[in-house]
Amino acid sequence: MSPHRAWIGLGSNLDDPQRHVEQALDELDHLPLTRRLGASRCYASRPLGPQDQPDFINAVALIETRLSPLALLDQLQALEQRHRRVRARHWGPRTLDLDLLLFDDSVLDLPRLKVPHPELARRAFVVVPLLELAPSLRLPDGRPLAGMADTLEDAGLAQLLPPT
Ligand code: A4P
Ligand code: MG
Repeated sequence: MSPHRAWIGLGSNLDDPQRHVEQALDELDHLPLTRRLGASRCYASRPLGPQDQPDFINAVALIETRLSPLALLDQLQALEQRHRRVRARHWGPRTLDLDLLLFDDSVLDLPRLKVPHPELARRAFVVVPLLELAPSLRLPDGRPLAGMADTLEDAGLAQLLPPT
């Protein structure tokens, strides 16, 4: 069976969030039965939701995996946990967040997992890096992602250097 293609959204607003995200991009490449096919640049954005917290760094990765959606979610959550543990002494407003944005053309509505990620199309910090990697990307319902970014509040989105 051919591997699945999944899109992962990464976010951090720890005091060195870019390094945090870049490290997680590396770690995605080392998950079992998985390799990373690509990564967007890192983007700085103002926090969505409570404003009394530092700006975020966000990025998106494309991976190829033979894991099931729930097994992949388990791996992503374990990776988040490892980051939390490492940073436990320097607890920040938000550690590493990994969202499973898209998994092939699957539509899942499980208690633990909604795919596509319900907020995907409403967030510039997700849509813009997705389009950077895949300008012709479509959602499972066929809607093209291109054009959605124009209608979104860009939340001060600024493009940073690509991860090395
Ligand atoms: N879950 C369901 N579907 C998914 C999915 N597709 N991917 C469940 C990942 N998880 C999914 O997530 C809560 C539960 O969602 C999980 O147990 C999982 O089973 P969490 O990451 O533990 O909690 P959270 O991140 O605090 O909540 P939530 O609702 O996921 O927040 P978001 O949507 O991740 O938003 N502003 C900027 N600029 N950039 C950001 O990255 N991120 C957030 C958090 C808020 N504001 C932001 C940013
Ligand atoms: Mg999350």
